[in-house]
Amino acid sequence: MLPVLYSFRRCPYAMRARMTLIYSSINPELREVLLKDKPSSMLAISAKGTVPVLQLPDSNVLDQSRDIMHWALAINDPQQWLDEEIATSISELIDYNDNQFKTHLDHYKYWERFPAESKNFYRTQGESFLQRLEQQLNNQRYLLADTISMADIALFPFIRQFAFVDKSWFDQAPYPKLQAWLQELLDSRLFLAAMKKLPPWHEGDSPVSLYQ
Ligand SMILES: N[C@@H](CCC(=O)N[C@@H](CS)C(=O)NCC(=O)O)C(=O)O
Repeated sequence: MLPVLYSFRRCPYAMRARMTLIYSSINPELREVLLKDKPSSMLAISAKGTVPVLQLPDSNVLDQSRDIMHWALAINDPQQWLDEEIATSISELIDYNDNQFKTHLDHYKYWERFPAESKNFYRTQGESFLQRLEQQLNNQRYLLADTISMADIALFPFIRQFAFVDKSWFDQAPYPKLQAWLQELLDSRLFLAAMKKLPPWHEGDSPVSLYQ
């Protein structure tokens, strides 16, 4: 039996898991989920109801995107995305992204739902993280080293969402290194492969794999 990945293409957590699985040459069955109509087979193995969820052949379940990334990289990490020397920095950067920055991103993206402050106010809050990343990219080619690490892939789908809230604003903002970093990942074969679009999965559908 293949691993099974419950995913939602527009979810940044699912996107980081998909990219890492492809990079690690792990090709699970892909089940595209509608968040408003989650399959009962997914809820049966992970009651919290978030994607991504990876069900392993031994019936273990990983329902945190970072755990899926770590699991895949432990199996196959050909370009050393998880270099032990920077493991702590990777973890800290992803923590900040998943907690503080994700909140700022949601406020900015869905600002109409948070009328206490303006869209620009929420964008400025998120920009402190963009500034930090821009500084890091002044020191090295990728966020934590001159080669890609797990942090680049973990953060990329969130920076992408932030940029595309108002892409013309992002393109003229004073973050040239971050703009180039984002564009390189947007153009990467890995991202294009992970963007595979499927209709929502239903019980009994023929299996479709994540890639090929
Ligand atoms: N900490 C989780 C967060 C996953 C998450 O929040 N996913 C969102 C979609 S992007 C979700 O499934 N939300 C449930 C819902 O909206 O019903 C992870 O890293 O996998």
